[in-house]
Amino acid sequence: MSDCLFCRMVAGEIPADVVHQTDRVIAFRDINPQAPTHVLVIPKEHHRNLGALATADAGLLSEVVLAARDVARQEGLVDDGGVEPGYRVVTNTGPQAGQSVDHLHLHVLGGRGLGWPPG
Ligand code: IU
Repeated sequence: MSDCLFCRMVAGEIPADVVHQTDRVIAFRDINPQAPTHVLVIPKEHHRNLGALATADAGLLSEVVLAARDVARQEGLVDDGGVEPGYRVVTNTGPQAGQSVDHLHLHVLGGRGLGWPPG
């Protein structure tokens, strides 16, 4: 999907501040961060949203979720020994939720107190 921004990042055509990657998943810093940690975790293969990926490849969905956990660990948001600051994983689906890029991405947010409910 050469017209997809995130596919172009995966292909190296557009620069990305990559913080973590595996064979099938890549994580990079959001260009407009909403918290001290704001990383997007995506499957390298194009899937338009969470439901599409869950239907097509549940194993890959699991890899994406584990990568989000690994990013949170890397960012110091998880302390497996006990106290942890915590983090939020969110994915917007469709226009009313504010999805602006039609390539599944998990937002990993942390490093400050996060309000609830979101706006
Ligand atoms: P959304 O949930 O689809 O709205 O999230 C898309 C995110 O992609 C949003 O937070 C943007 O700041 C981010 N982003 C980016 O990191 N790099 C870009 O070149 C563009 C958007 I365009």
